[in-house]
Amino acid sequence: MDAGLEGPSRMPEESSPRRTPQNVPYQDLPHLVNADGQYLFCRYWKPVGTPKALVFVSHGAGEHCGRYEDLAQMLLRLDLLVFAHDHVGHGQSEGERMMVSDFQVFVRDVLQHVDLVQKDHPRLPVFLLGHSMGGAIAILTAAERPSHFSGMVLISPLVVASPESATTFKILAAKVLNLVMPNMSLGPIDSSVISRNKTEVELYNSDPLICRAGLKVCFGIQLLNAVSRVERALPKLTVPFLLLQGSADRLCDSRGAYQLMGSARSLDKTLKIYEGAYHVLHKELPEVTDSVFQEINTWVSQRTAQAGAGSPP
Ligand code: XP7
Repeated sequence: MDAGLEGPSRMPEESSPRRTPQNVPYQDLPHLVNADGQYLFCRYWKPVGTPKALVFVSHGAGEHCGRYEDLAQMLLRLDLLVFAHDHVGHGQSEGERMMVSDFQVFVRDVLQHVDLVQKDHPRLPVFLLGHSMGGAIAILTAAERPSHFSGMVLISPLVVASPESATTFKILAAKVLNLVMPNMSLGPIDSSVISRNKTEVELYNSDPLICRAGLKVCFGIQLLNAVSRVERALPKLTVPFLLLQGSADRLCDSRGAYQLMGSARSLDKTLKIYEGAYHVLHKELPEVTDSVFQEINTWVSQRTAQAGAGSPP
């Protein structure tokens, strides 16, 4: 993946290789270089034989793709090739923490990675799996390439700005603030609203790759930008999707899920609401998370069945 040219003389990169924010040289890690020249940390879960399909995993704001290990392992057992990267400004990728010049950078980088992996696996169906902000990225990625993706799994995607974090007044205030103090913090995410599972909240609080600093005004603006782009993209969306949502989610309101179900043109769309569940459904109470894994497993299996083995009921 490293396209660096071998020069005849010593290149400065040799003595000072690019390093992750955690100071690990990228040459020791799977990575790609995006269109802005930023290094992104990548993960690959490859089945032994020929994969049945490809799945790109798109993580949420402040987190990183290492948190999808269990979901990736489950999909790997279905003979799918799972791949992911840490979005710019996240985890082991470059970029100022939780900053992006434009939300489209996230979408563009996903398309670059998808194109890269598809070069080695032409003709295989490609799926997207996205959570929260990563869900908004997945929706915009699918909307940019109508009929390219075979399906999309969305876990509490960002579709509408939560009424708590974005009242009309707060949105207006953010737009004004963005002009005068774009780096001001809007305050950190209250980790207790992530999940009802105390162990998962503790893991979130102690993960060194998670950025728990307050969300900056300029990043909030990009999230609002994403929300309005998603809203416009929905009526054109045709990709089959499975949508999982907690009814007590205070970070991404369940109204977003209903809006997605109502506005998307997709004929194959499924919504499952988890009564009382919080935001991170794949790291919720065991009864929720077990069901989330089962639903994803069944949904993806039915849509990656070998052609000729009979169509699903
Ligand atoms: C806004 C603003 C908006 C994990 C994630 C983290 C939740 C949400 C979190 C804030 C200000 C406009 C750990 C917060 C954006 C989406 C979590 C804030 C993912 N999952 N969120 O495992 O991605 O939204 F001005 Cl829209």
